[in-house]
Amino acid sequence: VEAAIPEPQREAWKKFTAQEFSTKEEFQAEAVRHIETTLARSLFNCDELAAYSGTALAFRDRLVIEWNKTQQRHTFADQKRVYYLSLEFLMGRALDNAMLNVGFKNAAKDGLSELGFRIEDIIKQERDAALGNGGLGRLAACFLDSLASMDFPAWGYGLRYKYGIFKQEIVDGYQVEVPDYWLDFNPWEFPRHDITVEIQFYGHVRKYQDETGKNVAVWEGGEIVEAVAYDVPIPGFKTKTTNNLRLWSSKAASGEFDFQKFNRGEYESSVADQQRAETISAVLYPNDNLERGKELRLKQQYFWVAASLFDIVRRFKKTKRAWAAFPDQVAIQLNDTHPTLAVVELQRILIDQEGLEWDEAWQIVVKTFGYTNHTVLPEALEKWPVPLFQNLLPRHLQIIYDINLYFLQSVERRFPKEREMLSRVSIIEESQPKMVRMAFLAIIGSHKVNGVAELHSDLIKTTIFKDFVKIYGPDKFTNVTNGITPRRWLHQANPRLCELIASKLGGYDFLKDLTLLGEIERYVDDKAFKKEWQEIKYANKVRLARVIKETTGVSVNPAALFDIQVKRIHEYKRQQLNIFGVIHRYLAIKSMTAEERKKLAPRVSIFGGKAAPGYWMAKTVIHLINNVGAVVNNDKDVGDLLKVIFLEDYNVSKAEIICPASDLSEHISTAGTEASGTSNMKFVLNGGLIIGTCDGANIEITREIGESNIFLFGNLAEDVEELRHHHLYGKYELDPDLLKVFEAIKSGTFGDANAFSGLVNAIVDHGDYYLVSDDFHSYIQTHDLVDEAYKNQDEWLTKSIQSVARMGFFTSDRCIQEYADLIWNVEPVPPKE
Ligand code: GP0
Repeated sequence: VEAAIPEPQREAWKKFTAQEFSTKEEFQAEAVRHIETTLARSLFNCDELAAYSGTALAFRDRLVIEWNKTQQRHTFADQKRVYYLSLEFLMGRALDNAMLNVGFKNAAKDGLSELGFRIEDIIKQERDAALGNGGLGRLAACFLDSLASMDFPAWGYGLRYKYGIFKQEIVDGYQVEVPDYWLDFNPWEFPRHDITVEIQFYGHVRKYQDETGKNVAVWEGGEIVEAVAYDVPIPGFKTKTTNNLRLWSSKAASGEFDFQKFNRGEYESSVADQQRAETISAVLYPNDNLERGKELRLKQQYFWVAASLFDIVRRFKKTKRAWAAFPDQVAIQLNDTHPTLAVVELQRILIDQEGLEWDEAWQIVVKTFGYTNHTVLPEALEKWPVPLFQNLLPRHLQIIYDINLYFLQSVERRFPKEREMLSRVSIIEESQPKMVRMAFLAIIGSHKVNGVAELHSDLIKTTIFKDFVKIYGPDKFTNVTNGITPRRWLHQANPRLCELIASKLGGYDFLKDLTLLGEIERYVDDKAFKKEWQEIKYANKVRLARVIKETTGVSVNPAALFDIQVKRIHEYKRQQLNIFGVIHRYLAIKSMTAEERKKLAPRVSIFGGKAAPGYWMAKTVIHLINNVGAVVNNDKDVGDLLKVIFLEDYNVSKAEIICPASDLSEHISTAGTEASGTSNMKFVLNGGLIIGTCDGANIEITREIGESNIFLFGNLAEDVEELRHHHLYGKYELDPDLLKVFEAIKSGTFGDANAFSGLVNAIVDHGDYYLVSDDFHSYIQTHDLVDEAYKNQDEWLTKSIQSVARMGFFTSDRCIQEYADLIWNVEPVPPKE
């Protein structure tokens, strides 16, 4: 590796090399210096935002110093690296995480306090980096934390959206979307104006034979957009390793800004061109588990994939190795099908630009990629119209056709008798218009395909990808059950519980080896321990109750059972089942005698989550929840027995307050539809119990914590198909209790009944696809069991402690180890101390 500074001058450089703060006073000096010079503020006008900014800049400096060293170390080590390609990284706030991972939060707290600030208030000044929709984006963020904490040489690649997921406001019970312009002040990113890549779109392909008779394809014309790198340092926990998340931002290519237009006085139209280029990275598509096939989305995908691959290939070429060594140096993981074009782009680079033969190139490609599937929902599987492809990426479409041709030929050779299989597995769907099936392309272009929980990984093998299991054999398909980082979801979100656990385990090592949590099971009968456990849960509920009061104006009793469902609003996740259950409870309370009411355990039903802006049914669910709340919360007969809350703008930083405050959380998707779920893990890790269906990771959570510690209900995945068929073609009756709920809605108890008729009719008239009625009875009964169980606080606490103790499996560190061993074949590069 060549250094920019010549040998004789390096000593001078080293003398002045940046130093990290290592004491409280040095931290204070750095923070104040940043406030006074970087921000040009002073003692007289330093508000909390400025104090946050100064603190963040001080910590940023520290991260950058380690980040530089890490990158150098990884370059010298010259080992295989992992590249995690994800269109979403739902990072949340960075400061608290940086302070804890660096191990300096306590000193920072004292330091800030001496300067007149409370650290909690400072942390709250930061805006969430909300570059994701939900589970998939947050998983990517947890994986980055684990990769750094475990010293893996790994990079994340994504898009630097100017607008993250919209902010949700609730106005008169309805969701209103407000743009999330989050870049006003973002100290955590480094623009790399020197790291740019030119990305081509449109144009045409010219084919000819060169002097040796070789076929050559040249992609010409079209337009060029420039990708600019923005780097975000990712600190590991209790290690100096600081990895990189590289986000690409689009702008008009320097040569493209039309100076002729400009000189002709067409200033406006030349600025318009500029803005068109910037649109590519302007906004995150707000759909979760749904693909809409918009051209701009495909442009985003290619823009990001092409820039990332150029960067990866450039880095590889510096090592001067032969191309065959590429897969020994590079592992690329495709987070869902969004980056699947990377398969085609690498093949294009190798054959069109580097002159490799097709077969040699293709072997390299397949060895390089792994593909993670996150859903079996048909509406979420990406397909792109061939004409759109033809226009935007003509050369890529040709390569896709060739990949498909060779693939189908090999299938035909091996299964000559199964002609129908060819059309089933073809990358091209023979529809009007023809479509490119991205999942099939991802499977064919990868050496491993994984699902995200056991049931889900089995389902993809027996349903959507069945033919491919037959073609490739079962070993190409594997499972890596999702996990979460205990640093953010325990250490940061629940400091008191974490401290209690650490006091028993003799330190915080369990945050890096979560199976050590098992040790706390020895304290399930320890009275003092249990009491403290209970007090911590109560304090966390008080903290949430305060947020509820501030944001909704409703007072809730922290002694009531907090029953929480927070996640994207989606029919398959069945928030409608939950709110119908709440209405059922309300009707029951109304018909009770005063004596009966006294025996009932008070409840607070809390909902949170965004609806995709175009998802009418999901928006109706939000409306209903709010209207039910308006009635129930003001009903004198009910009082504290039931409160219904919709918390607006659910996001990562709200989740950090919500997850530690549940007694019960709901993970009640129709069996077979939720690939994994990850908030289920967050709630249990924080001592909350679960009511859930036999779906996704709920099943493995049950296996780990024990059946007596979870409230399972409802039909099984294996029975869903038949039930649905029966709904459409058989005679069946809806659940009588559910019908009473519908009667109440129809009679206008919760406002204009017409507003909710679609929601009701989906069940009554349109086949109840999500099996709300089939599961209603067992859902209600199970909630009754919850009420009973909650009355015995001692047993409830036992369940809570046992569950936490047995959650070790669900750390994202375990996931990363599995990916590293099974899929990537990479080793950590630990810092030498
Ligand atoms: C799956 F297909 N998921 C998709 C998608 O478009 N968005 C998304 O967030 C989620 C699954 O629904 C999940 O079950 C899973 O745990 C997560 O991906 C990560 O694998 C929600 O928690």
